[in-house]
Formats: sequence, C-alpha cells, structure tokens
Amino acid sequence: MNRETMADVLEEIALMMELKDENPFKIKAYRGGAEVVRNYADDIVALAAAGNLVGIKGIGEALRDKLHILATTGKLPFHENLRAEFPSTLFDLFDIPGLGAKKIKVLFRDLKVASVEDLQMACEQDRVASLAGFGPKTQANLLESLQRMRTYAKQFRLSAVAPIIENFLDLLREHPETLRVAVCGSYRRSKEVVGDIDLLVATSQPAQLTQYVAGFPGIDHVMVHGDTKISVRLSAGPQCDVRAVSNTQFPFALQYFTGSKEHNVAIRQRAQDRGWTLNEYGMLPIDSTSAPVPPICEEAEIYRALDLDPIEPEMRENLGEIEAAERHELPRLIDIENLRGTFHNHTQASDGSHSLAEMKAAAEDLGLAYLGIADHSKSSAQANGLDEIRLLAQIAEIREINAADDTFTIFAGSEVDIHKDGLLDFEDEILAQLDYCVASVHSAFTLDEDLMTKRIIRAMENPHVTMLGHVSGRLLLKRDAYAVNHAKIIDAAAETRTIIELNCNPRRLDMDWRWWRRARDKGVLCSINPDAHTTAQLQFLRFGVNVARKGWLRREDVVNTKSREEMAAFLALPKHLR
Ligand code: DGT
Ligand code: CA
Ligand code: CA
Ligand code: ZN
Repeated sequence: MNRETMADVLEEIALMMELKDENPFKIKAYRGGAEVVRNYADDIVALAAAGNLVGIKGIGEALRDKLHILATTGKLPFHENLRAEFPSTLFDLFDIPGLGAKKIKVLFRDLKVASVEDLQMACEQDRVASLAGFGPKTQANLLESLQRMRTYAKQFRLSAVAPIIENFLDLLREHPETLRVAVCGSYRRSKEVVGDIDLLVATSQPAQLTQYVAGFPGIDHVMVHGDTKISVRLSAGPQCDVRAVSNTQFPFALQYFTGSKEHNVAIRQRAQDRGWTLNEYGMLPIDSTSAPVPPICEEAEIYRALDLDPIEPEMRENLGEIEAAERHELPRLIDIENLRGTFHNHTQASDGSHSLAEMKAAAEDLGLAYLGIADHSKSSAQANGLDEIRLLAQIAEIREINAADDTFTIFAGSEVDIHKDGLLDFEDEILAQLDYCVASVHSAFTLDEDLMTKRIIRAMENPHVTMLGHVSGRLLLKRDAYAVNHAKIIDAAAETRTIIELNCNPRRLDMDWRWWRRARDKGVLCSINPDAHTTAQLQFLRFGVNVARKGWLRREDVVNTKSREEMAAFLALPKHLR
C-alpha cells in the first residue's frame, strides 16, 4: 500500500457516493481526506498501519478506521462493496474533461452509458444532446474530448514517468553484472511529454539483465523478451524498452537511442562524409580508403570525432545545434545548481495545501535563498482567491516572517487575474505594495487570437506586472492552449521589460520550449516557477531547468539565478530599468 493508492481509494469512494447522491458533507470528508493523505508531511501509510492517525486535521474517526484497515490489509471492504454496485468501466468516464459525477449519473441512469465506448456511440447517435443538463454544445464538446483522449493516451507527463525511471535505473544499478546505465529517448531530451521509456544498460551478461528486468515491479505484461532487449507494458500505462549492450557499444547505443531521429540522421550523414558508418553498435571505416576512427569510450567523443563540440541531449532536435557545435557556439546551459530562489507558489490562503512557514521551510531544504508567494486573486473564486484585505494581511505576515530571519526572504506577490479586457484584478495602489506580481489568464479562454494577445499585452504594459504566468494556458494531455500569438507576446515582453514565466508544473511546462530561444535573443528574461500548491511540488524546479535547457537558456537568461541580494535590488528597480 502506498500513499497514492490510499488517496485514490478515498477519492473513488467520494465519486461513488456522488453517483449515489449521498450526503454532501460525507462526500466532502472523503475528498478532503484524500488530499490530506496525498500531502501529509509524515509517513502517513506507516501511521495508518500502526493505527496511529490521531489528531490529524481532516481525518475524522470514520476515515481513520478505514485507513487503518486499508493500510494493514491492502483493501477496504466498504470501498469494494461500493465498486461492485457499478460497472468498472464507468470510472473511466471521470477522466473526460467536462464530465463530473452529476452528468455521469444521468448518462448511466438514462442511457445506460457505462464506458468510454458507450459514450462515444451515444454521442454519435445524437442521444446525449437531449438529456437534461446537456444540449448539442455539450455533446459536441464531449466528442472533441474523446478524440483528444485517443491522441493523448499514447503519451505521458514527466511526473508520471520520472519516478518509474528513477526506480528502474536504481534497480539496474544494483545488479552485479551492470557496468553503466542511462535513460535515453525523449525523456533524456526533456520533451514535455514522452511516448515510451527507453533505458540502456552496459553489461557482459545481457541475457541475465533482460531476465532480471522481467521481474521488475509495476509490469503488467512482457511484450518482447530477447537476450539483448526487453519491452514491457507497465500497469501505469507506458511501454518501457530496456536494451542491454556491451560496454564498448554503450556510448554508441546511448547516442543512438537518445535521438532525436532527425538529429541522428544528420549526425550519421556527417560520419558518412568522413568515410565512416555510425549506428547503435559503433563507428567504423566504410572501406580501406577511409581514415581510421579515433578511440571512443564516451558519448562526447563521438561528437568530437565528428569535429563537433559535445551537444547536450536536450538540444538534439536538429534545430541548429549541429551547426552551432561546429562553430563552437553552443550555449553553456543553465544547471539546477544555478537556481537561488523561485516565484509563483501558492499557500493555503488560496488553493495551496501548506502555510507560508511550511513553504519557506521546504524552499530552505532545497537550498534556495528566497521564495516568491503568489496566491490567487479575488476573481479566481474557485481557487479561494484573496481579496484586497486578505492580500494586505498576507503581505504583513510575510514582512513579519522576513523580519525574524535575515538569511532567507519571502517575496510577497500575487498571481493576479487578467480580466477579459486586459485589466487586472487589483488596483495599482494595491499592486504597488507587493514585491512582485505574476499576471495570468484564468478565464475567458475562448477569445480569438487577436483579442487574447491584446488582452495579455495590455496586462504586461502595467508597470507593476513583473512577470507573465503560463503564457498559453495549456494543460498537457488535457486541455489545448488558448489562441495566443507567442511572437507578439515575446516582443511585448522585450518592450515592456516583463519577465516570462517558465511554469514548470509538469501539467503545463508553459511557455513551450520551442519559443525560448527567440525570447532569449530579444533579451527577455525567464523565471522558472513551479506553481507549487504543496511543499513537495517545489521539486518541479528540476523539470523546469530541463525544459529551460531544451530552450537553450543559459544561467544569465533565468532571473531566479540571481542571488537574494541581487534579486531584492532588481525588484526594487522601476520596471523599465530592469
Ligand atoms: P517518444 O518515445 O515517442 O517520446 O520519442 P523517442 O525519441 O524516445 O522515440 P523512440 O522511443 O521511438 O526511440 C528512441 C530513439 O531511438 C529515438 O529518439 C531515435 C532512435 N531511433 C528509433 N528509431 C529510429 C530510426 O528509425 N532511425 C533513427 N535514426 N533513429 C531511431
Ligand atoms: Ca521513447
Ligand atoms: Ca522506445
Ligand atoms: Zn495560474
């Protein structure tokens, strides 16, 4: 039993109780309990197993007993009995955007829709539009969501695969016949989502290694099992390919399986121009007239042999990196160690789970020297946005915490909503009291590109808007970006000296990596912001640095590499002088 499964069980109970129209307070208690389990600072599974869940806010007596049973036996009869009342495929419907318990209940009751396929058919046969609370528009939207889900089901977010990859790499390293291990593919290149996981291990006993992998945890079934390659389907969804090669082949396999395909094609051509063949096993002279290939033990030496500076994996998309490597003009990319602080984080004052003090402690644990808080503003009522009075109180609280600690600074900010017309959710005299401000779009997503772009630029023209939050509003694999002209936004950012956020919540990774080089070249600064709603989510910074590297960003392009003193001075400058 782990924390996630425990939380999921509570969450499912809440859903099923909703389907059964049960007491809303009870439903809320289960849903709240799931949140507590997810975010509790201590080992809540061990506490539950020991029957020790006392005095935890949000875990009442009924929940406590159920968590105890769950943690000790691995299942909960109450949950299983509820589940038996519904077809199991019904629960897939909850993953469809725009469908909640209320609508699913009607679909199930009136149309016997009990699976995604049922729903697809019912929509195509035009039977959904006439249901109470639906209509033709809803039906059309559902069809669109279903289409999108089919595309997205083949891809996975970094947060979904990162823990699996770390675990598998650890397990591979533990094997006595393992010499070197690496993750390859799109994950190593830091794509925003990945299709599958590619791992590589160097060994003189490949068959032993692939056999070993077959026993890894979380495997649903083995798809292909050979002596040097094994492909498995993980119960979490993605496929994982593990290749076992000799230590001599390792650098070549690493280079080949890291990709991208486009980068590899160009690199292989370069080898051919020198009279060599390059593949995943090695680099060899084509015939006796070819020059000898220099000895190669490391991936970087492949690039050097081809008269190139070594190219970081994130840049390998054949978007100019090979030309830059040839001219010795590759940028020195930012590293996670360069970060000194971060902005755009939430606390329990709006929709976060932790207090100012807890967020500060977590940031200190990560070795940061400052933390920007930016809770939602009043228009974001669904996120419990702060009004002027609550915001001013929070600023005062932050000043008090800062006064008691001269080693760490909390910067007082706000994630202020950009209204439909481009005006902000607070008056300038309120914004003037903040250390900084992130302006974000959280409403009216359907404006056309021109209006949306003008709306955002108008907000950026405000002298108090320090940075622009999640530029496109996309939710990876869930919601498309709204229509917005990135090129014009970047120009406006340069013009108004507005920083653009790299929101590194793995659900967003927004602004997209494809735009950062352009922004950088126009002198626009980036702020790598986790948009953390819990203390643990501050660790999203790692994904942010990887995406920044993919966007060719250097230390000097990222504002939160400034020291605490430099940052305070920077924010104190009038915007046009930054
Ligand atoms: P993904 O999994 O769709 O997110 O993307 P990748 O890049 O991880 O692609 P994948 O897993 O199919 O293959 C891993 C790498 O192996 C890929 O980036 C480059 C290399 N590779 C695979 N197939 C080919 C190929 O047909 N030609 C070349 N040159 N390289 C290939
Ligand atoms: Ca892959
Ligand atoms: Ca693959
Ligand atoms: Zn936001």
